[in-house]
Amino acid sequence: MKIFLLNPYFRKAEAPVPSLGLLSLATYLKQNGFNDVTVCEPGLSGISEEAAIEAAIRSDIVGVSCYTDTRFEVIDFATKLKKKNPQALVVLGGCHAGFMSRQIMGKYQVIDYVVDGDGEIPLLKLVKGETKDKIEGLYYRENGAIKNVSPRIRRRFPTVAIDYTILESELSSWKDMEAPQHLMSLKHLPVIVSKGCPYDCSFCATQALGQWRQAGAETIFNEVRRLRDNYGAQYLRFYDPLFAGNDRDIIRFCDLAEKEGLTDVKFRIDIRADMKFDVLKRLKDVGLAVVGFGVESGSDKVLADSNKRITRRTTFEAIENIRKLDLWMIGYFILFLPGETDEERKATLEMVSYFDEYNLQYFKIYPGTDYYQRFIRDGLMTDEYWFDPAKDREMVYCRENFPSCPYPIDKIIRTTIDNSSPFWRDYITKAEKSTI
Ligand code: B12
Ligand code: SF4
Repeated sequence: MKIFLLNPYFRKAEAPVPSLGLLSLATYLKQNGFNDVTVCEPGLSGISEEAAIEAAIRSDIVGVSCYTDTRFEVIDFATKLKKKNPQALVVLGGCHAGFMSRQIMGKYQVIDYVVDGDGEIPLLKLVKGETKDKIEGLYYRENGAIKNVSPRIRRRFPTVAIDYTILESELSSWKDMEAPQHLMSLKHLPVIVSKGCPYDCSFCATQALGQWRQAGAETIFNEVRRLRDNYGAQYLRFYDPLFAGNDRDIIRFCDLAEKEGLTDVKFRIDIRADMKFDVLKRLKDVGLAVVGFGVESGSDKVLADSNKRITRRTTFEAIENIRKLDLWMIGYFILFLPGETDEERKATLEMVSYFDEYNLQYFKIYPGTDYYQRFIRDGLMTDEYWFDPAKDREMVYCRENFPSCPYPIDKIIRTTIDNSSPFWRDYITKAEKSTI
């Protein structure tokens, strides 16, 4: 059984990251005896769409990750693949496919299956040839009708200890591009030890990905040790949206790491601004070097409207705490959130200078978010939006897309670019050229 898994990101990315989701699926299939699994990462390897189709063509199952930004690339790839090999079975997963599963199955005959939620078990069952009506989370067709089974327990699967040899050459020189220069010579690896998030910020789809599941202290400890000992990792970029969501577990992890002398791996985590100083300090004791957190806005009104549950004051306290610990500090910002005034945007931009590195984004709407629900309620959008090729990646909240938004796209892009560091200015300019 030949299985091909693709992250269809064919644009050259400035700071590409491997899909931990696909690596997790591939590892799980291998653990269960299916060894002929390829993970294709065009963003990392530079492989073209044509070459990826050629590589996929003789596979029994072709699995493709489908996120909102890449939804049309996914369909384009599947259409071209099916033209060359109508027998290829195409299965989609990933959060956009999950949010829009029934509609995707209804609109695109080139898609044979959609998996809603964690893909490990459904994909394994599919590969094993189990009866479709027993595969939870799977959408399939039967006599022209779209069917699926009990989606409710689909998002409870824990994280998998990834086999990084699956992408050995792509990962050999992989770096977290936002890390400080003095950590760049270390061997970097990306890792994740949780799924979901217990918070529910209005612009974020993570909240809709199901119950928050985080590995316990021992599992995190074992994972850090495994990555150091088996792969020579010296710097880990944890991609968990919220690494330290459970103080007790995190302190236990730090105690364990200290007791066992596992303090030589540097790492980066994302936190919330309200994280306790003592917990952060303990993490620093065992290797924490880089901290990122979502400031989002410099306006308490915008923060409250986004349900961030953080205030400007909390953010400044976090900045002070992180500075005290001499950690490299990265801020994530969102400009042009609905209702934001020019003054409020100015307040946001003023905060950027407190950070060593920052990521300045403009607001985009994604399915699975509270803002999307609000836009639907207000009659501004429907699910059809995601299937209109004319709106490919144009989920930017701008006047051209939403007449009630006061800002034209040009102003949004210019403001974001003009206020970005050279790295991000370059990154955004390139991204915009290919997306807008
Ligand atoms: C790590 C991460 C990133 C990383 C890496 C992304 C990557 N290439 O994988 C970086 C920092 C690069 C990133 C970038 C972006 N991200 Co991001 N990211 C995440 C995050 C925090 C974790 C994803 C993860 O690795 N989870 C762990 C793995 C094991 O689980 P998983 O990815 O969900 O995969 C499982 C299932 O989805 C399913 N599955 C996935 N693919 C497939 C394929 C098949 C065939 C099957 C059967 C199943 C399946 O099975 C997997 C295993 O259980 C999520 C939030 C979240 N908690 O999920 C946001 C999230 C996915 N990102 C999001 C967004 C918006 C972005 C950006 C667009 C941000 C931006 N404005 O630039 C970019 C897009 C870049 C790109 N094209 O990938 C949104 C997606 C919204 C949407 N509807 O598409 C999320 C949900 C967060 C949010 N803000 O709302 N992201
Ligand atoms: S923005 Fe961060 S804290 Fe808020 S729901 Fe998303 S992942 Fe959780």
